[in-house]
Amino acid sequence: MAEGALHHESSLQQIAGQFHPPERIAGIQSLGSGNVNDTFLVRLDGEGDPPAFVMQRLNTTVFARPELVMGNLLTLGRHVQRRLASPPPELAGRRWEVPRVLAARGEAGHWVEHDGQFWRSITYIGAATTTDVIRDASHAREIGYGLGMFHHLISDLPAGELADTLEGFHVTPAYLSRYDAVLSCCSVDGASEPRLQQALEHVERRRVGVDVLEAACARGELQRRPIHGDPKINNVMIDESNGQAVGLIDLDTVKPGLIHYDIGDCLRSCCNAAGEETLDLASVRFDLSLCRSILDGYLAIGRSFLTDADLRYLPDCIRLIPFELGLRFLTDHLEGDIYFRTERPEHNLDRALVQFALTESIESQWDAISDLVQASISACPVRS
Ligand code: GN1
Ligand code: MG
Repeated sequence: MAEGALHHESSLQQIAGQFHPPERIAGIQSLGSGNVNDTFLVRLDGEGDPPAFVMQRLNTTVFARPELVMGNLLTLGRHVQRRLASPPPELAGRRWEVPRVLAARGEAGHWVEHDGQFWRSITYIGAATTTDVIRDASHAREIGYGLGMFHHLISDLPAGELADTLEGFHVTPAYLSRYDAVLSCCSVDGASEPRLQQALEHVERRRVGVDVLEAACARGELQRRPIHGDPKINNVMIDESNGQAVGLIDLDTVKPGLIHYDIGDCLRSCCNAAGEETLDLASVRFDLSLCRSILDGYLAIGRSFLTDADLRYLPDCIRLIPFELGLRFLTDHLEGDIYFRTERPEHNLDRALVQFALTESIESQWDAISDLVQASISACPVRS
């Protein structure tokens, strides 16, 4: 099972007390369903502000240089605050929030170490929620808008100002090499494990073309720039009162990358209404109309910073990123579940099969997806 810890109430209290006066801490509960870090909501008593904050243990097996992750968060926060000082017109009449890193009490730094583990705390965005499965077309459009606005606000942040905190993140050919290396060390008996065999065959049939985005980048057609890295459905906060997107959370993977990683990741997580944890593979389907709503919301903002080459590679990322996530889950299954948190044996294999079913659904609707992307691009006027 991947690094993860059972945290005792008393140590959580002690850690929270290093970020806020202990006498104000009213309760601590688990928050969200992340696969990598451990996240808690700390509620505070009294009239003072804020009423709550988010406390997280960073998984240092995944993020080997946590101080660089914190540096990126601070750089991002400063940049976006500057941008919001004169907000873009698309934000008129809207609320937009950015989680801020909180300083530890009485210390110069922004994190504390407890029993060799790395803890930090960030602001909590109130009156907003996330869901694991998309509700309807208007929710989809808001998710697209949210990702578009996030990208817009960092589109002028030089990539060189962000550290590469997770080398090879979303570089599909690198995941394939890792998979090959892991596979060469395991003995897999396909006959007795038909589900595993099905997953292995899925990968074998898709080796060609896994470098489509990296090759375009190497040719200079696509450029690395700041991205979110993990803009899945439950990382886009939605205002409870008006249903509008108000910000993206889970900023640990903000770093230089291709914008297509983000768009592909957002679409793969939102357009599969069965969700990535389903056990009913027959219900996994890439929903074209949700895809259209998300792209419309995204491109309404994104046309201002996307190049023609960026637009050309949109269909490729829709196909590639679910395949890549399936490959990552499958590799982790073969390696003994050392990266993603699991709750049962074969959990990562189950997850891999969901992403592969989604990839097959995308492939079977390929022409329709390409037409839909084109129609969405044509429907959005270019802005300057
Ligand atoms: C991980 O921990 P969480 O759930 O925010 C992973 C993402 C995957 C996602 C799949 C750093 O994100 O890349 O898309 O699981 N994060 C990292 O649910 O690997
Ligand atoms: Mg994440």
